[in-house]
Amino acid sequence: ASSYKVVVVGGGSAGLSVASTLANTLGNNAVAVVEPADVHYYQPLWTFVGSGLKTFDESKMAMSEVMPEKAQWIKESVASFNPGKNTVVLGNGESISYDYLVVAAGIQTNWGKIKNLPETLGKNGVTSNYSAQSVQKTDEFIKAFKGGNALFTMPSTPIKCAGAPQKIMYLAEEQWRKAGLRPKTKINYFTGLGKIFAIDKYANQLLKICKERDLNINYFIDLAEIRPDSKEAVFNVIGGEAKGSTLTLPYDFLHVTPPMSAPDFIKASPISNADGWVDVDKDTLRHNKFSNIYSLGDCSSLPTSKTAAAITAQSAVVKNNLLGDIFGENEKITYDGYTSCPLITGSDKLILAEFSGYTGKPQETFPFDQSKERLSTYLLTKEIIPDIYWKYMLKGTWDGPAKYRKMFGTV
Ligand code: FAD
Ligand code: UQ1
Repeated sequence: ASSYKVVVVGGGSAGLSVASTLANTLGNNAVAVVEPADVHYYQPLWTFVGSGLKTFDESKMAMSEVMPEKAQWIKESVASFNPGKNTVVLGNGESISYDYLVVAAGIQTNWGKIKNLPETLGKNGVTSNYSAQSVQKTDEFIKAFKGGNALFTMPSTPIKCAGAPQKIMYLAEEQWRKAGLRPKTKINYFTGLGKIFAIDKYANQLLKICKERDLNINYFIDLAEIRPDSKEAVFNVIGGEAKGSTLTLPYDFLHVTPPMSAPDFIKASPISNADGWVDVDKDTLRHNKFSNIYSLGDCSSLPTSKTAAAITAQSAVVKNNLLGDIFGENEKITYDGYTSCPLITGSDKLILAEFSGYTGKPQETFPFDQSKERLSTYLLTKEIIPDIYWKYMLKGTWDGPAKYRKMFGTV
């Protein structure tokens, strides 16, 4: 069996940002990245793609282009873990062994948990920005909409980028308003949770915007089924006075955010916690049972909001602490729960939520109130951050905006 100093599972945002630095430091073929996909996506762009503000092509790169040069790309999936033996088993049955393992396989989207969703997605007004295929339909369906009932859903499970289910609503509403369709359009947002956003500072602004723009927010309601023939969506009421009942509503446009979970192959392994996530210490990102395993990003148990922005800070911690294990010299550093959600509210404005998921306190980079809608943060998110992602984050040289917070004195 092949053996590597470090095996990284997943070549997404988290895997590559860690593998780049490790491969540069440890030299040729000391690091292997196990990744089955041909294409790497910058998923944060999908909100822009879904509303026609960016092209789909701008969100993707061939995996071969973004794979760190000095790393060995193993184009397979990981099927199972043997942490006691320091091996992982690949989809093709082969085992590879490691001294250190970094698990960064992302979150699993469970389309099949909504009855009829797999067969209706991308057809007749049913879409989702959460897959590479259907995100290309969202803009088409927004532009084809002639008025009627528009529904947007957010599940009660943890998801990646908790703001994305509502961002697309703001962008769609703006287009329909500009097209003169607003008087004959009803817009409803259904969330399985009890709040529009976890952090009150931003939630309060969002609620104001929803009120001004006549966007109805419905809490504790989970999408359960789509009836494509009658164009109806069926919801389970999971909280409040009507708890236990169902609600059936007609739709002309339906944007679905599917339920998500830890990936099945992790859930079934010895490295997961009771909820299926890779069980790591929230400060050091080291596995709670197996000291030569780290995890970060969407598949980890880190109790913060799952975003690429959070990974900028997490990757710095994993790299520092893992290289410290290998070379035994650098001081261990800890993760503070930093995460960010750029809440796009129109084609020229955005609320840049930045906060710690550990304390619930805002951690804003700039010396102004980021809960206000701004053109500057919109342009930053649309034009500058994607460039930072491709040129620096994936190359392992972007640790997030912490140093700018220090510079601006906004810590
Ligand atoms: P991913 O980037 O999803 O990568 C996981 C990788 O693991 C994939 O390449 C996959 O092929 C691979 N993999 C899966 N299973 C296996 C296996 N068995 N073996 C080996 N490899 C495997 N974040 C922000 O910061 N800001 C935003 O504005 C934002 N908006 C978003 C909008 C949308 C619509 C979506 C979908 C996401 C958004 N995100 C945003 C979230 C962000 O994209 C994710 O949090 C981030 O990509 C997570 O990185 P990751 O490496 O953990 O997972
Ligand atoms: C960020 O660093 C980052 O990674 C490149 C993102 O990923 C999509 C983000 O969304 C955000 C907001 C940041 C934070 C960066 C700045 C400059 C505030």
